[in-house]
Amino acid sequence: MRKMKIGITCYPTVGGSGVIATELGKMLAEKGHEVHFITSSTPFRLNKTYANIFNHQVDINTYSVFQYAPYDIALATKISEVIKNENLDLLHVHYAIPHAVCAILGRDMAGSNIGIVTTLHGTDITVLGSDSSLKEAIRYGIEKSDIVTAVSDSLKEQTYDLIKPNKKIETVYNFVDEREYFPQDATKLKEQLGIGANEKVMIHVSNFRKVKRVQDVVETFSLVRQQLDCKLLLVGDGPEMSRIIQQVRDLELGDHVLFLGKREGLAEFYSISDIKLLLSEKEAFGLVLLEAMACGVPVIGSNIGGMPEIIDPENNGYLVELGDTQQAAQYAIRMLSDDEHLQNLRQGALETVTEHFHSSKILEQYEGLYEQLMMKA
Ligand code: GMT
Repeated sequence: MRKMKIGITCYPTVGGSGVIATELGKMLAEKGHEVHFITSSTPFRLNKTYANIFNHQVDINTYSVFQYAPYDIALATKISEVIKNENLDLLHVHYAIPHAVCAILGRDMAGSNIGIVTTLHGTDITVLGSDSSLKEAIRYGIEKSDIVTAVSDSLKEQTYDLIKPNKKIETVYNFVDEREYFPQDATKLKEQLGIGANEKVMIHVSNFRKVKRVQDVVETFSLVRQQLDCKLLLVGDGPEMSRIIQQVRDLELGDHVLFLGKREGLAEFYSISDIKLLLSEKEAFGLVLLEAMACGVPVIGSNIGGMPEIIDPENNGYLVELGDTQQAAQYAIRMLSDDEHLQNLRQGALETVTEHFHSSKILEQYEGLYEQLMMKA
């Protein structure tokens, strides 16, 4: 495999797409490629120094005549500069809007013909795709990219349904860094959190946006607690948080739900958990499911989006219809009260990650696509 100079643009803040883009950049650098992040700030997961990873920060002009600062133009200009100054071989952008469109403009400004790979992550299609003010720009970004990937077959199909692009889309799934996400001995953490050694633990991790339906997670937990003693860890923060705090109060669950806020080092929290719940109404893939499974935690997810492509019922967890908290609670009670069954599901979760979503396999897929682009150039 030849070594390439790869430009990556993503949202650098907390969020699945930024995590995937950054972890991919790190793995590419470890394989000897030169990686150039072109972003509004240093990607938050870029927590280690690499000699062959460079950051190019987009500066936005806040000239007072502008009612809105022209971020997209500034990004396109930066992309153009980096293409020329660093002699990039290709660009990989995450999110059609605005990144694919900015990449196309930046390439044009640079007078270059380098290849552009665009990865669709979810809400750029499932939410923005139904906004008539953006739909044409999304289609343009997809059609003018050289290669387009989606993080699940479901997202690919939704893109064809909603945007109707005349473009082949390839599925490349999410992955986790197995060196970070693996089952760990976290008995001390469990003790520090005041959870009994034999007490069962359920966990939910998200950005507490409406689409995550965290209220269904709390509702499910409340039903489970009517049958057995357990705790719920809520990790993350976001717009729905105050509503969830109120729900927990109303259900008098305050002593059993631990609000942990935004956290790093999630592997330890997963390692003290027995079930992961993700009951979202939209989820192109569900990276957090994979993170939990890599730590040996079986999952209960809603039967929507990409989740059925990850969850294999009775093998690594269960699927429930959207909003069916009764069914989710029944599955959770069965899992938590039958140790042998839980152990089998834990094993199934670990095997799923290794067999279908291993980082080396996903990295190879992306490198294969880059190689295709280089051959065309
Ligand atoms: O889930 C979120 O709210 C964050 C969002 C993002 O844009 O970072 O995540 C999306 O991309 C992830 C990485 O590909 C996927 O695992 C998530 O399923 C997807 N979120 C949605 O589709 C809601």
